[in-house]
Amino acid sequence: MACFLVSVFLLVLQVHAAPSELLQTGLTLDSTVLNPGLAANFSEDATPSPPPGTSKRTPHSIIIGVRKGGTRALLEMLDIHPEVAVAATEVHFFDWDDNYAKGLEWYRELMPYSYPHQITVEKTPGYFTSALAPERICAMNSSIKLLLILRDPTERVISDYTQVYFNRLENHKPVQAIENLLVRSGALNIRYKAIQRSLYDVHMRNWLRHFPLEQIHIVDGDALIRDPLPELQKVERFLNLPPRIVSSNFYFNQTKGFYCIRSDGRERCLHESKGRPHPSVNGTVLQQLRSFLREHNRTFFRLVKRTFDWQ
Ligand SMILES: *[C@@H]1O[C@H](CO)[C@@H](O)[C@H](O)[C@H]1NC(C)=O
Ligand SMILES: *[C@@H]1O[C@H](CO)[C@@H](O)[C@H](O)[C@H]1NC(C)=O
Ligand SMILES: *[C@@H]1O[C@H](CO)[C@@H](O)[C@H](O)[C@H]1NC(C)=O
Ligand SMILES: *[C@@H]1O[C@H](CO)[C@@H](O)[C@H](O)[C@H]1NC(C)=O
Ligand SMILES: CC(=O)N[C@H]1CO[C@H](CO)[C@@H](O)[C@@H]1O
Repeated sequence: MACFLVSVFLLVLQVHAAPSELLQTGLTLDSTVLNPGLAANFSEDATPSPPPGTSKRTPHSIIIGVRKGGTRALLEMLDIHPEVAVAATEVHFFDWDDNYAKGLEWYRELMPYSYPHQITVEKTPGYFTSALAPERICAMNSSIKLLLILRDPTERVISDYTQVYFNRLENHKPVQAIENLLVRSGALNIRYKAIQRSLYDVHMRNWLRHFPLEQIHIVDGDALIRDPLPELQKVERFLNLPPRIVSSNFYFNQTKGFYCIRSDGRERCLHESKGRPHPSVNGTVLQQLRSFLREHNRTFFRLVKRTFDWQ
């Protein structure tokens, strides 16, 4: 009911929401587009012998973003918990505008098999900046618990650029210096998607139209990388999970400069691409970016009633 009323309200708002179109485009680019082949493979792998007593359910919790905020690290670290089943694939069930019911069905299909005592967690970093996601997710389960992991918005812009830069290099596409994207005719190019995605206040407002603040837990991504355990303990409490993640689940890898995971006798570090060196950015341009984001981060702190230690 609440979802529906808000949706109507949102429709009206969207007529005026200039950045939403821009963000939608960003979302499509970020999407892991699910194709029938993949779905077929998934069922093939899955059907032979699902563990007895397990089932597939829509997620109890979703890591909604932000892209380059540390969503992968968070998901992998939550996977340590015996009462958490994580989805390996990110899904955009709302990509099927013409067949929403079908989308939901596929969404459930892609969730992991879980035991009744487990909760299922999925991550799709594109949700946070999507204009449609809050409404759709609310319609699916209005009491779902949302996890949002954020980093310093300026650092996030550079990290976003870096990822696209390396992707383009790998695909033999032309690349540009970050300054050329950040600046257009002498001024900060605020239409640049990487900047748009760092406007946390704009996106958060959209989520708060559909979900109360208490239902969205924000993980400090910078803190998670520095010292994972305290942030994960907060997540355990938010998800009403018994505390099972302990300090021996982490060890610091000097070469990589960040923590790796040790659980069930296995050790795993995040994928190589996750620790790519950032380019050095022209100081004047960096200052312009910082002062632009400062206003937005102030608004964001008011919205979420807490502050973050962003420079
Ligand atoms: C499905 O699996 C087959 C064989 O395991 C593989 O060759 C094919 O690339 C897979 N398709 C997709 C879309 O992953
Ligand atoms: C909705 O999410 C809540 C919180 O995780 C969960 O307890 C509930 O079972 C979910 N409902 C459905 C229908 O999946
Ligand atoms: C630490 O990271 C390096 C560099 O990626 C890797 O080669 C090595 O296996 C890692 N060591 C451990 C103990 O995880
Ligand atoms: C940084 O960019 C500004 C223009 O935005 C330019 O005037 C300045 O020379 C650049 N500095 C360096 C070190 O390249
Ligand atoms: C990255 C950034 O702009 N951080 C700023 C956020 O806002 C506070 C004040 O509310 C500033 O102190 C930070 O520099």
